[in-house]
Amino acid sequence: MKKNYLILINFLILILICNMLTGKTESSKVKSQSSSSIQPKGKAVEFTIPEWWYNGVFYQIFVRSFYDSDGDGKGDLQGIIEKLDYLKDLGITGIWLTPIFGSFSYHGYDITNYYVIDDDYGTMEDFEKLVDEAHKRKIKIILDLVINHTSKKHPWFIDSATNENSMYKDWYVWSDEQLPGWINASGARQPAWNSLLDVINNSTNYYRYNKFYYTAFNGTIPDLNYENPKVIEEVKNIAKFWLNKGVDGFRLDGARFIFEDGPGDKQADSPRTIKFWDEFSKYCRTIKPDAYIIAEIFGGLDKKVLYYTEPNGLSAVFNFEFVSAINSTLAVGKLTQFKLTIKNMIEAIKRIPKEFFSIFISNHDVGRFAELVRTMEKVKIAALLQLTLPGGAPYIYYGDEIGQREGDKRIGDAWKRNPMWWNSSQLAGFTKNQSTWCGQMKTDSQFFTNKINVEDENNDPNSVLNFYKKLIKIRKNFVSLQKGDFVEITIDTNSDKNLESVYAFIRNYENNIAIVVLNSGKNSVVIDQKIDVKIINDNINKLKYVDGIYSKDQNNPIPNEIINPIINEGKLKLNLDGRDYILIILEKS
Ligand SMILES: [Ca+2]
Ligand SMILES: [Ca+2]
Repeated sequence: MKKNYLILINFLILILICNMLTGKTESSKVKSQSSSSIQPKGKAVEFTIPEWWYNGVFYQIFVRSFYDSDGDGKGDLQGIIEKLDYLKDLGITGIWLTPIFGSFSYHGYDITNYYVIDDDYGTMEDFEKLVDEAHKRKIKIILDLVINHTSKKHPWFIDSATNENSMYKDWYVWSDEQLPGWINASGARQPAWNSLLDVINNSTNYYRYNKFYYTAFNGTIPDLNYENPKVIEEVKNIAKFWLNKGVDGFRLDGARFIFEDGPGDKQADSPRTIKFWDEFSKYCRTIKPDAYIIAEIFGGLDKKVLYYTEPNGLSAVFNFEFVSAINSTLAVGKLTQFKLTIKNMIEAIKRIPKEFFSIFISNHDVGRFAELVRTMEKVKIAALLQLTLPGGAPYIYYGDEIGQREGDKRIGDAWKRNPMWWNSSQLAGFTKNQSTWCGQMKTDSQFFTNKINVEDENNDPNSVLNFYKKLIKIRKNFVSLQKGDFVEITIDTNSDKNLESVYAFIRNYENNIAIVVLNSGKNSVVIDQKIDVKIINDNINKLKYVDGIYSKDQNNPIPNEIINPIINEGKLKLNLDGRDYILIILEKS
């Protein structure tokens, strides 16, 4: 183990030297000292964080629902290839594909074969073509790696349960009894120790009949046994296999639950789990030096921070707190809780590189924000915050960019994963079949009357889609939005209580400054106050307007009557109607 570690260090130093020799300038160096509070001394390795980890914009595709290329009613890899130009035009630089491996379920999070493409999605050739075509368009591909557990139908598990001489005998977590104190670690109403009785076709004639297996989630997905070095070896083989196919990294499912160190709290976030992901990330980078690894970690900001080990450990974790904050507060116009969450987030990321938290609005588990708020103005405000608050590459859930609604609630949890609305036809241009994989589609009445779909929104200059396009472009063009410092602008609410719905902040990096001001409430407000922020005060008469976006007119430059008071007097002077927002990019001369 120690020897491997030394080899790894040497390898990373070699990469660093190679980067220096080739004169790579498009990276920012983040030294490990920034994490001194949680990093053991003497272990620091300088690692150059690739620019695409923070200046990119990712897009999550639920593969079965994106686009059906062959008319069988199910989205597939060829369908994604056909829509790559759409994603390129949107400004996307990376794609997260939900699981594409062998599986019996529609969602693929219970894997039966890690080395094949699910028949519904196409062939290995299709996958190789997808990676190739995406890379031609400078779009990265990351895969959803579900390795805390497998399907209970995986041949490893069946052999482990039934064959006393199996090489997989110790690949799962077995017990003779249901151990006391163990809970379902994922929070579901399911036991941690599952009876094997009914696993294999109601047969009783097998080894381990009447035994119990551990699962962090539910009985259909038994946890792999990470005490067994052979399991770790196999997981590395899986990662290597796909990295060698050209993928750029992984999204880690259920990442908190790898090792279980005892009942209760110790079932998640074990120090051994955190160390495991650190080593796993480094292992991936021995195959692909800039491999990007993002983990699904929920359960609080302090927990997330623990998963930052070194710059070359995990690349990022998803910021679930942002989702809770916009769902519970922005949706109803009360900003108090939202501001507090952001304040806590800013405090948390002072201890780690900013790009460690990736902001998303919706995903396949939390549902769609547009369904909750049902107004495009709020969808745009959420997008504005997602793309301007500090964090690594943000993640757009497919359809969020058009304000897509959820599907029919009668189809199980598939309502959060409904087919993409491409055009105004009955099945929304998703398939040429008479039906989709989840039956007929519930297309909200607004889908027709307000033309919520890609084709119509492309033609409407004020659509959510065109707003996203412009915003993504601005984020990619200006470094303050990628890695700038964050300062909240305190709004004086004495003159008008409605001003409590206003949220404003500045981000700046070297000569570039971004100002965001929004009114989350429904009443109009008049803002007329000094911006009491050093970077503005110090640079009055030295700033010039370079770009921006304004809710009253998203297609033209910001009016001079708003810009002039800022650059000449350091004053914020503007009227915002309900749900109005503004983003201003300035440059110091
Ligand atoms: Ca298909
Ligand atoms: Ca586990």
